Amino acid sequence: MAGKEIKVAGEENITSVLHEDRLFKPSEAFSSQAHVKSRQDYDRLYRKAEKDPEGFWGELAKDLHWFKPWEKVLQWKAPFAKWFVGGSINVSYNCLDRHLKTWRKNKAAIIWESEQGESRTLTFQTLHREVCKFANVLKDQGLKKGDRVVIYMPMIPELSIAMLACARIGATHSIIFGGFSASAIKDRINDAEAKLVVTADGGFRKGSVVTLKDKVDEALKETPSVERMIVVQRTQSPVTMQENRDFWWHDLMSTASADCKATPLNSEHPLFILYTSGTTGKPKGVVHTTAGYLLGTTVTSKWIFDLKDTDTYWCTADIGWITGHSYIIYGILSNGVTSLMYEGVPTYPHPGRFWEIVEKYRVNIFYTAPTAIRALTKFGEKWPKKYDLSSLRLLGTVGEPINPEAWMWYHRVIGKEQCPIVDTWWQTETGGIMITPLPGAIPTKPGSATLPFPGIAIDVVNREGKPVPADVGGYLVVKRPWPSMIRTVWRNPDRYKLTYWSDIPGVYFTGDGARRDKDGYVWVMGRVDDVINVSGHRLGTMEVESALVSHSKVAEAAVVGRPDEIKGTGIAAFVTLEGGQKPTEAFKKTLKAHVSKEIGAIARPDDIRFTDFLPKTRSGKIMRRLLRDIAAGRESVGDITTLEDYTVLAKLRQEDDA
Ligand code: 7RM
Repeated sequence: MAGKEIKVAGEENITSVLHEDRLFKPSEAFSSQAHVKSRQDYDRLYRKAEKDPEGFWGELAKDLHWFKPWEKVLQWKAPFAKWFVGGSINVSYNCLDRHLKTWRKNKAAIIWESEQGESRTLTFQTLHREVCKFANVLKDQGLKKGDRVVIYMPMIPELSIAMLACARIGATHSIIFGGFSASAIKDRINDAEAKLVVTADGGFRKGSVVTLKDKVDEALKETPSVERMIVVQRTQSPVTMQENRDFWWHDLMSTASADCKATPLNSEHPLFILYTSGTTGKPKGVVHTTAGYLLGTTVTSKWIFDLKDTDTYWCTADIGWITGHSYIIYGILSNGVTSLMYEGVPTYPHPGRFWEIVEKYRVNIFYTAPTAIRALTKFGEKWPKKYDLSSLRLLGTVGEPINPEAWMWYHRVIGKEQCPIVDTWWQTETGGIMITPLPGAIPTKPGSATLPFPGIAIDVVNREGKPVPADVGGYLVVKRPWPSMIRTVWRNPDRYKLTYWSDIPGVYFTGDGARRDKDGYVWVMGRVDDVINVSGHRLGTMEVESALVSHSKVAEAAVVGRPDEIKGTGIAAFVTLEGGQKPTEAFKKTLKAHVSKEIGAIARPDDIRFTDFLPKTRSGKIMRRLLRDIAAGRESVGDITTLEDYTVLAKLRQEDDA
């Protein structure tokens, strides 16, 4: 953490939110029907969990289906946790089979809406059948418990079927978001040493076809571990099938048996690996295991989204991110609740698409990202006003801090001032939501994720781990293990220890800065490390820098975030060129395309500036803080006494004026 300046990074946030003192209480009507009905109920739960965390989680875990109960709730050899030691359980069984024994068997588990407006409904029973069949397909392909399966798919039901089928037989899935490039796929497959890839010919995005299998083909040139690829036909795009390696989903499924018992798995069996950006160029394989993750996502889903059997719940995230894993599939289905899955984006074919879907399915609970809200705000109130949104009873946000203006718009225009908003703070690594209002119990303040979930011990501390006073910024940490926590970085326990449990003594460090106000409400200020959050997706600045310098004409690159009205943060790159390469506009385009190819379009820099020198300290560290100020067009910069060559700053500014 050396050299990271929390104060500078957070100051504007602190001052801007300090003016926010509006308080929104849930209505009596909402509270009286909620799972957690009052502040007193919350306090009681919170205190109970503080007194006896293991007792608290152990009691809740009894609501899951176990093949064999656990012997010990927690085994903690810091920083390595094992939850529900000795237990035997299956996530797919909990999400599917146990509902088949109830009236829910013919209830919609997944309602899928395509970009073009087609619809498919899978009941718990039909989803179960498809999952069993695909689990048998995987077995027939030689997949065994513990083998890794990479899934690179569009948002179609087969994606959910594939992940639940992996969970059913104990194959560990690693889903790669469909926007990533061949090179990103290759790195992830190789790190996970996956044996099999599930993909599709392509997917639809804003009316055009995005090809997917060709990217996997490209990646597979350098992935010795992969033996098989299974391809869903979605777009009818032309593909080349390699004999004995590539198989069509529909061919294999047509002969697969629908009879497949869920494999009893050890509580700590790895359910999935999800790669996430860190401060180095190499993404980390975040490992989540079976029982604790299931418990965490199940309980948070139920209390935070106040799930009821009559609800239609919609989370707009892509399943390729943790939000989709936890709150489209696992946490929602395990509660037996109907989860809507949408293939497309918010603004296609028109900016009323989300609200059209809310009306079509009478959605009750709607969970999205601040970046989507900001984008939709731009198109004006006329779009939501065209549709009947009266079915909505609860709204949520995730992924980044929500600015109070966007919060108010969401509250007024979408929620009609009737729906509580849950601003949920969490991370890929936490598995489930950590800081959030419980909607019937906690009055909200626009821009604050409010209070920790019961059983979650958070604090805001200084570098030495000492709590800071109210309204002072510090580092957001978690003081105790929790069931859905990251267990390790895949095959790299040292990196796990170093990244999360080393900077601040004795606690899990989130990488975020935060402050608590006098009511104990948490205001998350954003990352304090070299990670930027673009549209709610984490990107390591190093990753983008590595992609830039991998171009033969680039000598050096520094990447920083800068404010962006819609995306929250845009990507600004400062690039020095190899001799002979001219700093032209055309070359900027080339470099942007190069980064898209190396990582994916989400990492494409918004601005590129060519410069002869980067501002460095005497020890050679790039002073990103200065670059952040310049990228944001800020006049004053902070302390520059460590800057090696002052003239660099003036030169960078001149670039700006040019
Ligand atoms: C779920 C997810 C995690 C990072 C996290 C924060 C930021 C997420 C909020 C938020 C303020 C929120 N996983 N973040 N939620 N900041 N308020 N409600 O996003 O691993 O992709 O990102 O996102 O910086 O550390 S993630």
